[in-house]
Amino acid sequence: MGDCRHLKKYLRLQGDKIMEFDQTRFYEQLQVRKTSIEQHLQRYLPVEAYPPVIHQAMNYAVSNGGKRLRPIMTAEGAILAGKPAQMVIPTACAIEMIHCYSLVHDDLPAMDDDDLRRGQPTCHIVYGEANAILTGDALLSRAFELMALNAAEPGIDPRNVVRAIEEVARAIGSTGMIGGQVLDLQWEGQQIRLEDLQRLHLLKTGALFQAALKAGAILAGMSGEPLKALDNYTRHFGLAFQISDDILDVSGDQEIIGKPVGSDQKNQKTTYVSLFGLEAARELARQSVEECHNALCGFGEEADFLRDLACFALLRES
Ligand code: GRG
Repeated sequence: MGDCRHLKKYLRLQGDKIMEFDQTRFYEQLQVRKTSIEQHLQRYLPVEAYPPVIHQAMNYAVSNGGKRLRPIMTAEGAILAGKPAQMVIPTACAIEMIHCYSLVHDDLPAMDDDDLRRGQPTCHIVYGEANAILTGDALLSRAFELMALNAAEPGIDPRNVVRAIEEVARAIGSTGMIGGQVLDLQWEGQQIRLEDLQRLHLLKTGALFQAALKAGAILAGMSGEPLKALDNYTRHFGLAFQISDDILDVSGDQEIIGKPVGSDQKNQKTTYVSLFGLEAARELARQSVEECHNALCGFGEEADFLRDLACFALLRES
């Protein structure tokens, strides 16, 4: 649970009404969605497939307790377009597999060289470096297989499947997530300017959030202005999420965040906290949440969960 003492500050705008963020209700809704995604992920990653080691490692990389925010966003994208979340579940699971692949590779000795992820030994610690590289590759391949399989879901127009795949592929490629990772490696140990920090995170973290939400909406037939509004939402969401990541790295609880506190400072990374200090970083994140809510002003109650998710980006403890 987040810190309830700050709750009053986190209000969400809905039309001209100001609603208080009901944290208890939100956490219940989040848990229901997370459980559903995890059940589907199990179904799409059969641990007993051959050869055993790679399937066990894929399962390990995916089943170790993430928040599942990206696949939840994909499902919400369908709901915003007036369609059932069920319709986009293969793509939602694909997005989580892509996220998990990026974490497995990010933890490798050649990248961030981390021993702990989500509070447990990283994939390469358990399965060895070569298997961890292959695990990431296999998760990425399975993700594209699942996105293609989404065409078989009732009510799906196959042309929208192609559009969604294009959106995701672009977001995670060299001008998206991979590009962000390259900048991160390139600027390691250097103090960088705010514009560079923003660019890095927009690519490394923001692009996948953006594709996650938009892929669900595109599959469910959304286009035009509403889709642009989702672009805006995810851009600000990614920023709020990243700033809170930086804040957690300074003031989080190691047991809850599942990795050592202070790693950004140890790795001499420029963060929103190192540039602005803790309080100003919090204020920046709060402004981003407001921008998330502004982006959703054209939607009604169907966007309430996403409004609350933006508040959660700020209140989260892990
Ligand atoms: C190596 C291909 C490749 C890409 C790496 C996304 C990425 C690029 C690396 C992930 C490492 C990282 C610390 C990214 C910044 C913030 C972030 C995306 C944190 C993890 O996301 P959460 O909090 O994770 O949603 P859970 O564990 O809840 O799924």
